[in-house]
Amino acid sequence: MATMFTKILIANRGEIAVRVIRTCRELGIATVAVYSELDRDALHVRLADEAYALGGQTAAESYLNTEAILDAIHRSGAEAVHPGYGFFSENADFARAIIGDESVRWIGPPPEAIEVMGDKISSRKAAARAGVAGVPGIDTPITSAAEVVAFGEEHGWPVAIKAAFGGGGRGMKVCPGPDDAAAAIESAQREAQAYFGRPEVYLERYLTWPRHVELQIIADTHGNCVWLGERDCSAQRRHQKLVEETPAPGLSDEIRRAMGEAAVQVARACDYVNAGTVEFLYQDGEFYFLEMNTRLQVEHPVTEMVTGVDLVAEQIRVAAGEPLGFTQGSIERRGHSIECRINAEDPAEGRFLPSPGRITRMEVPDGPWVRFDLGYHEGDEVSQYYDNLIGKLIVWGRDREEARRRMLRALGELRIEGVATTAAAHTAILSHPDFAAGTHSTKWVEENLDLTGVGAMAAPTGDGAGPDGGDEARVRRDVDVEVNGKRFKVALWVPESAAVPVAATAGGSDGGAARPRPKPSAPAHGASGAAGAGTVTVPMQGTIVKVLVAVGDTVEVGQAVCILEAMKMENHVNAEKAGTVTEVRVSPGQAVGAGDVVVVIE
Ligand code: MV4
Repeated sequence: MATMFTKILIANRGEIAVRVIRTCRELGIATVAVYSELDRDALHVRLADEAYALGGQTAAESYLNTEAILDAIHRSGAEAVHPGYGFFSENADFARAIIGDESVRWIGPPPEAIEVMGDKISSRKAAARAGVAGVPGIDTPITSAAEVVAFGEEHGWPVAIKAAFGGGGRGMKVCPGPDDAAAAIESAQREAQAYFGRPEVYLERYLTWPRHVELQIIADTHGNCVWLGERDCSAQRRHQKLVEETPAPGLSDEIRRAMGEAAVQVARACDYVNAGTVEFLYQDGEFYFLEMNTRLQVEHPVTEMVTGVDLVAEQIRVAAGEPLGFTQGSIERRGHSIECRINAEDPAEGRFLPSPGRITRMEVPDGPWVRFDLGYHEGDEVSQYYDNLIGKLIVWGRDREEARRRMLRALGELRIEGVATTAAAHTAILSHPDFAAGTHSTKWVEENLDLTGVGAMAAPTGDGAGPDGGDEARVRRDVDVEVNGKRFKVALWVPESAAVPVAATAGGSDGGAARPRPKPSAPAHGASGAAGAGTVTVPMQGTIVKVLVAVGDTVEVGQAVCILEAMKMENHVNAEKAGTVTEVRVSPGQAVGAGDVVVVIE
């Protein structure tokens, strides 16, 4: 029997390094972190038992520096290396360097399996050997437009022209018909050369509304290979997954089992060991092999949530030469799990612009059946040099609808400031009827989801104060509120800078009617031009929850034009002059700062 490791080095950073450290701690295994100059004080470093500097700032200088990592292995005396995902996880040369070093074990697949699955044509052939079909196509590289036309005439249009040595979604061209063949093949070859250094392309029938369904497998060195269930990752944008879930909506048990068995056959065909994922396209009840990912994936937690299996623990067992801790027959899947990737990106207008910076404030969701795998805590810096995944919010529910509502609840609890995040896009996705019905496909986010007006969850604040003013002195303000027709006198203690009179409605959204409010005597926020003028501004930082007027509406003095959530209160923002609304500059969900103009009245 193999002996379990006593110390593991994690050749990664961020949430996945943290994820691996946690399981090691539960197993009583000591952990070694490595870090770049920018990560000296990162969460994975703080949590590990030991940490070694790799030097450098960029990934190439640090987490992709083989020599520096080997040095850290030897200095620490680590007995095994977990690569996480990304970086060296699917690098056969690095795997060989580790395997060739007698003092340390590789917690990953054999380098030969990484290589077979590393290019499209050889992985399609391996799958075909295992009796698992890809999308109908031609496996040998093609070079002429005539071959595209002949294929299209035989199998139907459109035709997908794919880079043979590609991956991750680049290097695919869709050819709609015979007249486009020459241009499409030329551009596919040019892209293949540019991205992958090889011009070879091959053909497949193009599926017009596919779902991305992938199967988690794990194999040990004793000949056991088990599938744990599928994940639907169709909610993605430009090949960046946004939401993942299991089970896949609407997939029958029969197809699930067929896909699971096909995934195991593909893994066996390349003598796979460790955790891996076999990707399929699924359309109209048929599934087609796409590629195999020879690593632990970002979205592995949803599988853990429904099976109760700790995939990292099993990876470690398998790498230590132990048999899997379960059999195919003992795997039970229960309920439904959804994951949202919380990235430091601004989803406004569907642009998803990177938003690196310091997380000045973070309130995390918790409560029943909520898991948040974070790579950063409040005060940490999200660097432009690395992946901007802040964390993965994961929920479990007895069924899909319960999980979906739970995720919306959890997203509602999340507050992040200092960087913009994708959270608002997730709320838009999860609350959309197409997603609720499970009828979305891999094209849905880009083609059907309207993200106009979706604000980043919290705009950069530039200071650490937070919306309630942090350490700022507070002043008492007495306001009258009306809740369900009953009047209350309420005392508010608010930061001095925000102490501008507003009509507030406590808690509930359908509180008292708007009433005229006095003009702000001395607007501390400096938007003095607003007083009595046609521009209505918000008195404090917060989130617009409702817009009550539209362009063309006539409004009276004191009439509420929108509702602002700030300091855990809903505040009416009122017009200061009568007239016609000519501009509405905000929409629900949008974060606003003191002095921002919300509505213009003429
Ligand atoms: C396809 C396809 C439709 N038909 N192949 C894009 C990434 C690459 N690895 C495979 N991809 C696709 N291949 C055929 N024959 C549609 C896609 C596709 C896609 C696949 C998985 C996840 C997201 C996707 C987004 C757009 C297109």
